[in-house]
Amino acid sequence: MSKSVTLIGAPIQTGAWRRGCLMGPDALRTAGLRAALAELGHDVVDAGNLHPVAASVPPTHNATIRDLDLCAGWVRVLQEAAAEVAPDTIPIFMGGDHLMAAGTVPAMAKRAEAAGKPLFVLWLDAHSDIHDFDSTDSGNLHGTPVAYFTGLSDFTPQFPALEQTVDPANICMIGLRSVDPHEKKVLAASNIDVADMRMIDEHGIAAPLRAFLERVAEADGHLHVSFDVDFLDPDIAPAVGTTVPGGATFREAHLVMEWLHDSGLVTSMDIAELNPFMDDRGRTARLMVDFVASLFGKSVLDRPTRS
Ligand code: EXY
Ligand code: MN
Ligand code: MN
Ligand code: MN
Repeated sequence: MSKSVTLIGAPIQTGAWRRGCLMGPDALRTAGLRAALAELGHDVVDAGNLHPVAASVPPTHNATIRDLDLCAGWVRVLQEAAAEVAPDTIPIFMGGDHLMAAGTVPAMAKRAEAAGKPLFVLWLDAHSDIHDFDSTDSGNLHGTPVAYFTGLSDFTPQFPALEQTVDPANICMIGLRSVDPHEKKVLAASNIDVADMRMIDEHGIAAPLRAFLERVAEADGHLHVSFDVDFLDPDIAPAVGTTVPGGATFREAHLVMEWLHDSGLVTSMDIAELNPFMDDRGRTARLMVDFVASLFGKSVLDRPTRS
């Protein structure tokens, strides 16, 4: 079934230590994301790139945090732009580092609320990204968006107060294999659904995904997929700034995308942390295009849509 898709470039890189995510959106364009989805019969519009406006905000107590004004500006620009997305299209936000989700997810939560539905988030990542301004030791704010959009920590006044947060029970994290002590405590105390790589090794990736998708379908929810490229094993996806060995294989990632397609539940997506400057001559960007095409129906065989 043909869908309306809107590509939105979010070349944010100040949330990460390594520079280069600035080039993520154009690497996905060069790898042919738009054509790949159009070839599947979808109506794809490329809305171009967003541009940050630094927001002058008070400093935090944590001196390790860098470029706070630009990060705060990006969060605002992304929340405003994502709030403008028409209700009948599927936005694919092309990052840019994962701080982008501090802009996209709150806007998608408000969009779901306006439709009278809950927002669910599938967090595909080696990391839980659930630090806050006080707990981050690296000062890299791409490690914080989940603590912000769940309301588990207070990020104001540096980041906007949120009218709509995401219920931690509506989040499923798949692929975790690098979680800091503070984050382990927060996850243990929360009801976020966590399928780390050990669980995937022992039970497979389909089991936690199936259970989560059944909950989304049951609640008739919107589903935002936040795909951090470092979810994947660095052997297949080296162009990312925070690689962690032992990630999802090519087939595990495709299975996730094919199940998401069959579910028909996905209403928005982030592609985060692609860093073409990590010099793999476009290999990772082309791989991401292939995964997104799977999500939009490039499966090997047609299957009945799974409820
Ligand atoms: N937890 C580490 C930190 O806070 O610096 C690593 C975070 C990596 C975040 C990337 C986007 O997933
Ligand atoms: Mn991440
Ligand atoms: Mn990550
Ligand atoms: Mn600490």
